[in-house]
Amino acid sequence: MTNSYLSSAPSEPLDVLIVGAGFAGMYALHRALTSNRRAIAIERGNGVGGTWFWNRYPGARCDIQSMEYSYSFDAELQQSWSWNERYAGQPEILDYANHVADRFGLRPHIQFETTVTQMVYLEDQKLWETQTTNGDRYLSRFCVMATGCLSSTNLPDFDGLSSFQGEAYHTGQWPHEPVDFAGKNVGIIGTGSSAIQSIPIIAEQCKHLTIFQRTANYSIPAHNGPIDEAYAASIKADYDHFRTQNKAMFAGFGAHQTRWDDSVFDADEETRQARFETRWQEGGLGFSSSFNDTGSDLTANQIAAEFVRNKIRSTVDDPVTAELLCPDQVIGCKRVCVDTNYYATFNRSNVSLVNVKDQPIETITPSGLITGGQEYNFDMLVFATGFDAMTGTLLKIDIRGQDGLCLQEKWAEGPKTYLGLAIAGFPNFFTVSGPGSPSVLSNMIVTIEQHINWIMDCLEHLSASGAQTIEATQEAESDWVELGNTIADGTLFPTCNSWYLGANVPGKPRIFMPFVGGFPTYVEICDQVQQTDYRGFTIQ
Ligand code: FAD
Ligand code: N01
Repeated sequence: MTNSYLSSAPSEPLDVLIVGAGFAGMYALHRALTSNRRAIAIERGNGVGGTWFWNRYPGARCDIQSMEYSYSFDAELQQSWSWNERYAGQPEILDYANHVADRFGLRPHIQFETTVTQMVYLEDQKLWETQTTNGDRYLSRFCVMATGCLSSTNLPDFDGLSSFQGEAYHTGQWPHEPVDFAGKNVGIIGTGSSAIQSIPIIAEQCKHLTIFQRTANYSIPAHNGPIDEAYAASIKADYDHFRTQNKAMFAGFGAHQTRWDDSVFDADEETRQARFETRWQEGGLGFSSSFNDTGSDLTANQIAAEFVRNKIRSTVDDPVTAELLCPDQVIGCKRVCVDTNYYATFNRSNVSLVNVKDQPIETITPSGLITGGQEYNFDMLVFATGFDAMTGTLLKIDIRGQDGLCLQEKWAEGPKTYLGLAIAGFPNFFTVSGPGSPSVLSNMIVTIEQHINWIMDCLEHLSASGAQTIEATQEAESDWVELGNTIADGTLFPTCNSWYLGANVPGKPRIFMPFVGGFPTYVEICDQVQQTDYRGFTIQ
């Protein structure tokens, strides 16, 4: 099957142009095509899957359980697909993405290996003009930016970076062919989720692994393993109910776990420790919901944090290394990691930890790097240094709305959106999981589906009412930004240097980017907006 719209000059404008073919782009494309809209997706990679196409580092896997981290839009899809592991690994999730692309016939409608470089709103025609690296030019009525929140890697501008003569990899741009660690001295920079997943596996395979840590992170064991078939079958017996229960959860997942809604201060010491231990044994992100106030009250948070620090101390043999691995920031302020054997890996004789907090990496050299005046030599360097999150990918594209308004200028002091879905001055232009939406603070497949459903329902509404454009008003956008900031300021999130705040990228404005009011509240607001004739939008 071919798609004639995938040409540089389609005979008439597209209805919808989608940028990206990760989980958001694929579902947007499916919804647009099944509504008989002329739609294409443009994807810079040569395959679907987005995050799971690019992040092929050893150990990459989801931290939300597979039965939850999957599409819910098609009953037959969720019944027929069987996950192998409790937390699926990257190859399995990528297989799933490919399966979805084939099952719903999406590939012929995706322009692969093509990067969108510029998008300009042509006011007189009420159309968007999109240009790509291929020199293609597309006209479309609507644009859906399914460009991802964690899709632009952050490679710090280390002195001497290009001088390194060994192998160098970024976890977020990992090669497709296997990387051979055998017999090699490897250095890894960073101790976020990507590092914490890959370190135990690299350590097992290489000669020596040196980890350069600037900020220690909290990590909870995944207790990963083959999926419990009986558990999977019990969910499939009424998958819709399971999905509904999860959507009612603050972050759109975790309904299968015992729920407690009491304060840490209502429990005596023995009960507290037992509760934390229960969550630790269950594994995963549910640890954050051991009590109802560890995310909001600093003292409660410190009690939870100390439990994890004690776990680190009891796991890591060398007390000096153990103390270095003990984080001191608020737990949950940076995204909590989920691991397999992370802390125990530091008991291996071929693993060393170097603290670069007080003595930053001075320079990369042809044979390694220098920190604290000491040179370390490596055959391979792994940069697990994260992403220019939430805004980085959008701002790489030259996007110009009404009156030539440039997104880079509009967001110079931080992102401003209405509902994380729309931007004042940019009609018919939608962002998926954008800043101002629950996004990375939630199960992202759930929030992706909610966004795409909202957008596609909106397009139906516009078609039915004969309207041509929809645009967020300046007032609604300002109110939304203010609400988001007010809620975030009432939490412990702004207390550390996280990528949620843009703090990992020098010069990036410090604004707490995701909406922190919870997924159910957010959905309620989005639904109300729709039910009140798109309050806060101008429709013409
Ligand atoms: P992406 O998957 O990032 O896809 C965006 C696509 O857009 C990419 O393929 C990119 O190439 C393309 N693109 C971007 N710019 C352009 C351009 N200018 N032109 C053309 N194409 C472009 N979330 C969870 O909820 N649970 C998890 O367990 C979880 N695990 C994660 C593990 C890792 C290692 C990482 C990095 C993220 C994880 N996330 C997780 C977040 C994850 O990003 C989302 O769950 C989800 O996969 C995002 O899908 P997406 O389609 O919105 O974006
Ligand atoms: O990136 P990160 P990531 N010198 O930004 C360090 C998702 N994800 O790729 O904390 C020295 O978290 C930096 O140090 P510091 C998930 O949402 C999920 O690991 O800034 N160090 C930090 O330690 C996650 O949160 C999974 O002080 C430098 C590290 O690099 C998000 O993606 C797996 C440095 C970067 O950590 C990003 O995770 C993977 C410098 N100049 C990713 N610059 C799951 O488990 C940066 N660092 C599902």
